[in-house]
Amino acid sequence: MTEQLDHLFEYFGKDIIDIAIQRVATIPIEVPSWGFGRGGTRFGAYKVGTEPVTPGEKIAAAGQFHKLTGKGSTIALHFPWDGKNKTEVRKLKKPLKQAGIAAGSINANLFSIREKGPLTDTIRFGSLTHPHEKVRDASVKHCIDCLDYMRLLGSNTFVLWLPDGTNSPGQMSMYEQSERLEDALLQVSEALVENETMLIEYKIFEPGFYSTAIQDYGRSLYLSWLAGDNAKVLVDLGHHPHGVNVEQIIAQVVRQGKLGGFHFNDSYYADDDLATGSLHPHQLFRIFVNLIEGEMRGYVPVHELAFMIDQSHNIKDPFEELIESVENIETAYVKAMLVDYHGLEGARAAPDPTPADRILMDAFNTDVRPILYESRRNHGLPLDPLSTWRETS
Ligand SMILES: [Mn+2]
Repeated sequence: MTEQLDHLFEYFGKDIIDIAIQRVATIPIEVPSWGFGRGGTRFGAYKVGTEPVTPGEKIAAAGQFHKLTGKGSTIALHFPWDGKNKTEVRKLKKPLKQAGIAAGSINANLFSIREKGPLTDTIRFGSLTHPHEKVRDASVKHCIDCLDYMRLLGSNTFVLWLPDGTNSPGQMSMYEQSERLEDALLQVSEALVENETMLIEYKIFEPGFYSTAIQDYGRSLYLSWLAGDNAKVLVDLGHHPHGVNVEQIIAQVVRQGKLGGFHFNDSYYADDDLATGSLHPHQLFRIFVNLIEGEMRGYVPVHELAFMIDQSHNIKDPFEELIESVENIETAYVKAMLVDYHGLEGARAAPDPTPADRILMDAFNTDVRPILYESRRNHGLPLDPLSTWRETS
């Protein structure tokens, strides 16, 4: 392995490799509490009995995950799944401390039926865009409650993904859908204080199969301008129609100072359910290339973005699939750090696309595992976290 690392030093330059070793260890990648449980489809969830169920069990699993991979120093929480009120939220502090991790992004759930209050099964008609004012008000209140939970747990990131949409053209005026959303969103954004961020996530479809209230990055970007400096765009890789150039979206949102975070996953036909980098590792690489280029141009530093793995684990063991996903993200990030950006700039200026593409492929085709191993060794982590997990669990 030392020999392979020496070869990389020689080929790319020791300074470049050293930076890659250091930065891959320190890029923050958040994991979600719900990611440790087994997901499902409309046909059902195939629980095998080994999945953590309670919030405390999920936090404990995240702590083990952090010890094995070095990632997941913060865990994303989802309310009311992880707590229904302040008393329950306060109870999360102890397991977080025991697990040696902190609360990360706080996610408002506006799609689960509540036992009490106006958010009954009527929320199938919407939350912040619901035709009834009392349901819209209750939805705004839930978001503001989530801001309280965020402060209680020492986090400063609130994520809003809106399930609102329609399933038929007569169901709701698209004008009213837009107006209601903007009114409600402003009420939430006004409750934010300095250094708190609201990330606005968009998604092309589902659960609404005809229209979605925040359907694409243009809508999310507009809303984040409307909501002010605390609001930013959250890009979820799987929330685009097929063929959309996600890295181009990233460059455009980064230029406007509005990229706040990223949800990782992969997809083949639709949505966001498969393991990150399992199908389209080159896309993941191109995304990191664009993020790094943005940082080099003086826009947002890569490590200041909120990165999270947001995928559903139906078949494989969730814990193991999260480890695979982290490794795929680390691999793509390291490869993107090996790109000869100076040479790329020259080839683009010429313009001569052939060497420009060769520069990208040269980095992408490099076996970067020696860099990952060295980085893990430096931080006292198992070199192969998945094998270690199988041997010890
Ligand atoms: Mn997401």
